[in-house]
Amino acid sequence: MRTERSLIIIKPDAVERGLVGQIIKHFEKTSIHIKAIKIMKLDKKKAEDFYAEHEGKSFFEELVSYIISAPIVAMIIEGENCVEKARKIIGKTNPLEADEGTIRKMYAISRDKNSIHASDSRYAALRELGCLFDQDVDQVA
Ligand code: 3AN
Repeated sequence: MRTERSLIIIKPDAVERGLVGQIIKHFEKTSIHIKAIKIMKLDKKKAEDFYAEHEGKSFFEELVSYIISAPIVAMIIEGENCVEKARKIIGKTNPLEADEGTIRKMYAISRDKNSIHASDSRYAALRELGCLFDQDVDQVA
């Protein structure tokens, strides 16, 4: 077991529908700690950097325009194996395939408007946290 950090994004569809509080509750009832949280609107450049792994794919433009369409809530979470734990809590990318009780099963509209993101590896978490948080400026508990 190791303590690690991951990035969670509550996406535009969930922020717009007023689901932020309910989604945060899913993490608060586990051993995962929220270390920082902020509401922000990504610009195109930031969104393209964030989704760099999907650059060149047919859905890239749509992905970027969706994530910049409205505010998101970004969170740093921390805990033992929290990368894997958070992926379990959010459920599979496509809500139709997500397990009962997962955030995506409960709230996601579609594979694209799927309400939430969680880093899928320790490496991705480090990169993504660096993309959205600045340790010198953001208040990290
Ligand atoms: P996750 O958020 O579960 O890590 P990713 O990073 O593979 O999933 O995908 C992020 C987003 O990219 C998805 N929510 C979806 O909008 C889009 N996406 C991923 N794979 C596909 C695909 N094969 N076809 C269309 N869109 C996709």
